[in-house]
Amino acid sequence: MIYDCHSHTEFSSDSEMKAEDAIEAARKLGIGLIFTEHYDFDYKESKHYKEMDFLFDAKKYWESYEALRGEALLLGVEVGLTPGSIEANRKFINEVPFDQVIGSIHAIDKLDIYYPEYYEGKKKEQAYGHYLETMADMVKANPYIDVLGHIDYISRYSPYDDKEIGYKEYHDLVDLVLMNVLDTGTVMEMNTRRLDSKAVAESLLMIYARYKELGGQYVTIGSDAHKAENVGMNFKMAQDMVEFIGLKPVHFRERKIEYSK
Ligand code: HSO
Ligand code: ZN
Ligand code: ZN
Ligand code: ZN
Repeated sequence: MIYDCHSHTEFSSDSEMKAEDAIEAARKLGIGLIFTEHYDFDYKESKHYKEMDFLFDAKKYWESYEALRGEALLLGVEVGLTPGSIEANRKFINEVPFDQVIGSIHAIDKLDIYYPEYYEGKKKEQAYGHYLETMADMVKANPYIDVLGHIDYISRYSPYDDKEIGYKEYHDLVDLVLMNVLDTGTVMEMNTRRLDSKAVAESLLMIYARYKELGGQYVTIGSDAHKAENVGMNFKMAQDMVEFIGLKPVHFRERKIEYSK
């Protein structure tokens, strides 16, 4: 079975999706699902902490959903990667037997890159360069994560006319991220959120083809759904891309890699 390996329910500060609605949406599509709730330990450093803390109680999460866990549903977490959260993340992911751990860059220098403040006074080259550099460092510093989430996260929210991480312009830093991913035995996620655009798909294809060229074999496919209607979004496009490149779609159960077929 193919899994949507990235989704957020009510245990994530920015989602109100009900577990039952998400599971039903996946069932209708004939795919499995992994919940990956937000745990951004360092978010208290952000000025937006009062609106959302991006923390949750692992034991409560497990108690609430354990009965739903099975072939069609696995229980994971998405930890925010920052220099100040390395030990906290390591501790948190051992609180309950999570199936899959995604590591993601959401904040840089204590600035949430969802908001304009990170980009203020920065040219695209600086903003994207520093983002990729930080990502490469954080992958190396957090070798225990299973999956690197949404490499193109910055392209969702940045204010530049061309939002893509063009492989031509950023090949050195993209290669560094990919090599650190491979060195640490981490799997790249292909996030489907932005794949409804052909231009976006073409740009991302370059990055994943390079991943394969450097020795990458596996990829998780994840929608990052915060609403039931987004579960499994653009999966056809992602599966076509993955097949075209020659990567294998996988998911994690009990922190162990499994082929999704
Ligand atoms: N974490 C969200 C983006 C966000 N940041 C919302 C702050 N609020 C993406 O999953
Ligand atoms: Zn979110
Ligand atoms: Zn994320
Ligand atoms: Zn997410």
